[in-house]
Amino acid sequence: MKIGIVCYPTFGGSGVVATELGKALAERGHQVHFITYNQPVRLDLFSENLFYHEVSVSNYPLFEFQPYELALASRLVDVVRFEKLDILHVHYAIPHASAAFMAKQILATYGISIPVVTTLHGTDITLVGKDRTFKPVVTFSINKSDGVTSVSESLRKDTYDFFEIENEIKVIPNFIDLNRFSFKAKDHFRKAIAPNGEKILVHTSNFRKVKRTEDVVRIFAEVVKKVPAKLLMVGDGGERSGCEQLARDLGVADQTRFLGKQDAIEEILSVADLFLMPSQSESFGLAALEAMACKVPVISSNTGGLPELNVDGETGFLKDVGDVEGMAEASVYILEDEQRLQNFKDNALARAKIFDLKNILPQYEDYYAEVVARS
Ligand code: GMT
Repeated sequence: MKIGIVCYPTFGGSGVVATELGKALAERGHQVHFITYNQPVRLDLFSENLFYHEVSVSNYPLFEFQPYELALASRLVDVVRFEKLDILHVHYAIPHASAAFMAKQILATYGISIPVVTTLHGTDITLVGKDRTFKPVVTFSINKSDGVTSVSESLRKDTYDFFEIENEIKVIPNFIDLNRFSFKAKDHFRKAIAPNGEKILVHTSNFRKVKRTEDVVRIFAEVVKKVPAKLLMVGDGGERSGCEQLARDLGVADQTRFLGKQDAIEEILSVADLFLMPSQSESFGLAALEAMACKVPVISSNTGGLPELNVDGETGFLKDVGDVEGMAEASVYILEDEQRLQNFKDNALARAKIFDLKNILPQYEDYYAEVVARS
């Protein structure tokens, strides 16, 4: 098939899923066209089946806000017509689903029919989409999509609860490439970070409020009272400086390293003993899946789709949002006993294997075929 993929090209989860999906589809022989404003960060591979079409918006002085959605719709019309695409798959509803709808209407005037699949990722529904500003457009564009998928049962339910949706939503969970995300012995790295055999806790995110990154520092400050440990904070975003200050205030700055954005996340995860994800809302929790694939158990909140990934008492523990004490106790419980820690690590990997790319990719291919057949 010739597939157009629209996504945010950044480090966010939806962009990562879209890019990894496109790369895997290209390896399966499909022709994949990315249409977005920058080269997606993980589109680092050269393949004869992969194409990138830039969307650029002219900076006309009249525009206080650049009309990206219109530029995207126009670019979609252009790419679908000239590359003769079979299907458009847009990731994150805002504004991609409505831009695709507009492109579809314009293409119809050329006698071209293109089915559109929208994948809902999380904050497009749970935060941004609920904002009254966007609600009518999000509702309309989901209902007008020819196919709709969500990354968890929880997000599917939220979408039906928050919006008046007439379309069937198919759940296709996030996936992991186990060739890339797997445990790699990095003893020298581990020794450099934890020279006295301390346990290593890791958090990776874009440091937005929804991630509750200050809870990570608070949990860690409790854990080090019982277990010698180090904390690695990976990523960057608005909450980072507050976390750095909090680490100083709580007296754990010396045991905490802020690493900023990192490409080789799997190498950092390979030295980790525990992953912390205390998010306020999390539709799936791709970062936790990446950790589990590297044999790292997860202490997370029990919000959104996290219970569909992290099995309480088996691959880690789930606690209420904001239950810093409970998350710290659960962390100590796992870390204080070597055999127990090893069991949790083994269980984390076994669970991650269920979400192997090899199992999830055919679900997207079958869904594309179904949508094309009925459109
Ligand atoms: O929160 C992020 O890191 C970015 C956000 C996005 O849409 O770009 O991630 C969401 O999509 C990911 C991929 O489907 C999910 O694994 C994340 O759970 C989800 N984030 C939230 O729901 C907060």
